[in-house]
Amino acid sequence: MILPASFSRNDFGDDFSWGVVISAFQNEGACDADGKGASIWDTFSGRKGKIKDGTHAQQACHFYVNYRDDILLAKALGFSVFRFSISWPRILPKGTGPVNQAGIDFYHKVIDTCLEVGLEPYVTLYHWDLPQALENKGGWCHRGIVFAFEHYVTVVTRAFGDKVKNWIILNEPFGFTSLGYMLGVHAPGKFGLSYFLPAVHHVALAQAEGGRVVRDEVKNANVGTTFSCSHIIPNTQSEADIKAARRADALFNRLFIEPSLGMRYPADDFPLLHRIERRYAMWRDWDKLPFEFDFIGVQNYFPLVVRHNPFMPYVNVSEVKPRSRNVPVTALGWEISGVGMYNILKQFGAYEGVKNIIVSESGAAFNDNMENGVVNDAQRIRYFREYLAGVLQAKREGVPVNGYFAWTLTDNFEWAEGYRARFGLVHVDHVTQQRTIKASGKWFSDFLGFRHVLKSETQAGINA
Ligand code: IFM
Repeated sequence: MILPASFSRNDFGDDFSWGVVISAFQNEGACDADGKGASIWDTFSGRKGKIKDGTHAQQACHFYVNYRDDILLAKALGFSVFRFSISWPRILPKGTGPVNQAGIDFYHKVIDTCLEVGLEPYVTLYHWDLPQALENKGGWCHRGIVFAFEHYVTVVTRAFGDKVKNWIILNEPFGFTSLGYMLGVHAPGKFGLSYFLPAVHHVALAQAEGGRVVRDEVKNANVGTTFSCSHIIPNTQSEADIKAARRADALFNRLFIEPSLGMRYPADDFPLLHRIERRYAMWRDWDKLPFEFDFIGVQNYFPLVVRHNPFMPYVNVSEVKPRSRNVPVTALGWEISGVGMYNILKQFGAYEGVKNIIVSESGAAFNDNMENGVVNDAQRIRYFREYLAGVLQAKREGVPVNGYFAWTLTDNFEWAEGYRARFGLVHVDHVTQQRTIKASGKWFSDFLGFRHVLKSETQAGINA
């Protein structure tokens, strides 16, 4: 596949949305300010050895205080969409029960600022920071979480539904269930199938029930949800590797979208999922899993090459690491492949029920160096060019992809990696909170045709 070598913003069309994304826990800081309750990430990152660089997110980018400057920065870079998430425990400190008015007030200020400067808000309802009080009752493994989530979504949509049209129910359900409830490397640190399978099912239910609440509460809402996904390539054409690739595809890519489209779990290609079907048969849940989303968010960072491995428990699949294949990688060792983006968009675009796709996160971590106040992150520019080329090619071939949101605005707290994995278009010194626009930020604003505005509107105190 040859991707377009040169293109401009205009090739994507006038209706294409250009956004930038942050999330509550990764950016806000102020973890226990103004009545906010603890989240599972506050607890997890407080445990020794869980965060690779030993840091935590108590301060992060201090978006709780710096929100106005950061939103202005997103605007000055030329974006027209600002995607952020709401912290459930900032709104409902115990997960259910009394509402924390200070939390509501904070997000009103964020939304009002977006509207004031002309950025369209896309609000994510769940980006991994579950209230610890709910985790204490079983978290996503306990069926009660679905009702708690419905209640939370009702509170949030009633508070902001007259101002916000675009709603994203979940960020990467496979990401947080696999890392947090199967492998134990993310909050809440649980591992094993006995956690993973119930978590998957309750998250799939919450995905649909959350969608229904938004639809009921918000007039003319544009409702979506997002999926982490990777184009899967078998290492060889052997039958065993091809079947391994199908199993990996079922797990990584199809697990949450297919039930939402009324196709049930992809158990034929990943037979372990029959266990969910058996376990929840008595609840007659199958009719509750579908929901007609207005758009789906595709979040693709890398493709995956896999091989059959009989020694890998449950999945019998292992990844053939990019570094052993001599392909370009990011600082996290993730393969860089615009063709991978193209392929996964073709795959998701082929579902009959998918009407509209937004690339709702896309970005890369590199070891950025600040020299004389400048971050010359040429690799990130190459990354964006390549991934955008993949998006454009898919669009030209008829995939209904209508938006691209860059991950992320400012270097933030990258979960178990801490602060050492920098994904931002804007460098953050996490001690002084100084922002410096990287070369990639300037490149993006040039691409969007906004450099002149960036020059004249950049806020005092930001290095442009
Ligand atoms: O930082 C994360 C984000 O929270 C979810 N999607 C992937 C990003 C990079 O790892």
